[in-house]
Amino acid sequence: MAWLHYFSLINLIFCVCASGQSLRQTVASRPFRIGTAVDVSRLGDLTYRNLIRNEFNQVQPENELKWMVLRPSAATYTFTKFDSLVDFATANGMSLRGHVLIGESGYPSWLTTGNFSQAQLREILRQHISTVVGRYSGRIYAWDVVNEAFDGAGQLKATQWLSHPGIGGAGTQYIETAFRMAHEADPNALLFYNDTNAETLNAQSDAIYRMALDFKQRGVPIHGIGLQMHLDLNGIDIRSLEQNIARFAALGLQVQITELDVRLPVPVGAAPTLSQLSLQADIYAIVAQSCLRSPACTAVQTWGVTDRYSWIPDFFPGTSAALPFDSNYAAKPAYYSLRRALEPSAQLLMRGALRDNASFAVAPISAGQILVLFVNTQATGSSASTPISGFYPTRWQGVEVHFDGIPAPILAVHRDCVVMAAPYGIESKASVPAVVRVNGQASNVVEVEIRAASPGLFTAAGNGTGTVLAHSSDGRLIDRSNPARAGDLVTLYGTGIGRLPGSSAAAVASSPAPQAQFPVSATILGSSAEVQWAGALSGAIVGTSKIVIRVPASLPGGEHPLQLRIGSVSSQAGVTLPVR
Ligand code: 9MR
Repeated sequence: MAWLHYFSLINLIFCVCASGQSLRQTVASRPFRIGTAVDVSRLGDLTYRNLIRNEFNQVQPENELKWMVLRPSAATYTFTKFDSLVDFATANGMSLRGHVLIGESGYPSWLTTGNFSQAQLREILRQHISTVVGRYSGRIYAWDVVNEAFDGAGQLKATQWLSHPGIGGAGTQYIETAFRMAHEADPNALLFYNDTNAETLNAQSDAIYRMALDFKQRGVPIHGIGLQMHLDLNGIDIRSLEQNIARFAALGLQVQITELDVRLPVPVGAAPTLSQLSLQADIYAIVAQSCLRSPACTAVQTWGVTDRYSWIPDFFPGTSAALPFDSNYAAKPAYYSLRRALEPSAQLLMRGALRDNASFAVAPISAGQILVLFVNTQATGSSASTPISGFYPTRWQGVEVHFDGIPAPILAVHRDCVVMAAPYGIESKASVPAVVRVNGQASNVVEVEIRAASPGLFTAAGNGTGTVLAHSSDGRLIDRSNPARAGDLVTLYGTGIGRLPGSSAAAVASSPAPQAQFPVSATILGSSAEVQWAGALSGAIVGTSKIVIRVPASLPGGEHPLQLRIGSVSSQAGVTLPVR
């Protein structure tokens, strides 16, 4: 628990309630598999062995079913290495995934330099698949039948099975043949196509989708798509990943995350920074959560367990530390966040989940500021809250958000976010813990930095950039067809101007509205614009600000950058005011 507390102090995501359960215990009540690739040659390492046994309910050999290991010669099969994993899995009640029948590489030279005819090569493949799949029929529940057949442009890669000499048939026919052979050898095994860099919507995943659609339409036995998920700290576009999972699910296919790891830009042996570990932890969690959000996604499997045994440093020199356990087998933040993500209906708060609702900036927050928190609220639709006797509620649709234990007034609950005001009472702190509760279930805690004011401006498009949301003195909305006039008063709307004296964060602002306690200044095109008034917007929650400025008389026409400033903090860049 000690290091968890430590993490909380340095503004990183951490796990509040270490459940003490293993990953496999966390998913035990559900038909979900949490797996790992195993370096079978290391199974004699008892710490490694025990970690796998305790933490995972699925194993897959990293290399031991590849032709290179299994087929030293055309006539021989060395099953012994893999069989030791089969025994281990059986003894420990784990599912076995088979990897791989047709891979991108890993072939012995007798095969690659054998000058076989198409017919001979086809027969070699048939025998191989029938022998290997047949032998483990009933024990291996799912196979990666074909791995990494497409390139980034969505073209089939050149391979002996396709074209030199090929096994006969053009395009994806060799893949189809392999699936049919595997199905014949074990009609009950789930057959997967597995690939890398095809996790999100792109040319490669489009090509895989077209193949899967074609296979499904023609009754080719395909049951799932494996998304490898070898990531770095750039993470992954979650929306695109979820759309990709959804389109395969719509074909009636399972999806499995098959090779998850997140490499860090540190050479082997060097210690990653806490912020690298924290970001890595977030990425593990969001991948697992994206999978769990789709009923079609049935497994998350890591490509290894401990940084002691990982392919990463050899293949990506200068990087390492990609796995949930470090090289001394200690659980890393990634382990805890993965476990948290696997919990039933876990509410996960990610770095960057809390934003200013006007600018969408991720920055320190201030008392009263209108914020949006991106989290799965389990709400089925969107629902704006209604103030009761002039005060916004602090629980709406079963959702509550607490900052340092103080409940935040809630303005709206949507399926994937909640809009609220930061409560008063946090302004004296440098940082506070934030937690969301959905129907009583608490999320992890994130530490949020506080400052006195954190101005943000609402924009016309509602996305925090472009033309500011503003009215001219005649009450008309300002836009390019109705630009502000030099010398005129303009009303802007924002948030984050700090606690307003004599008010409550939950209150609907009265008329006359309370005024800002901190001096607000404004600039348009770099010249200062007089701020005539700044405070709450009457009729709205107190944290919604109204700022009346005078457009400098000397200002030329054009769409000019506009910023507010309170103390040393400015509103977001990229906001403009059209001036006539
Ligand atoms: O991790 C595997 C490494 O030990 C092997 O040397 C390499 C070549 O066979 O394959 C690695 O595993 C790959 C997997 O089979 C397919 N997806 C990418 C994996 C990482 O390269």
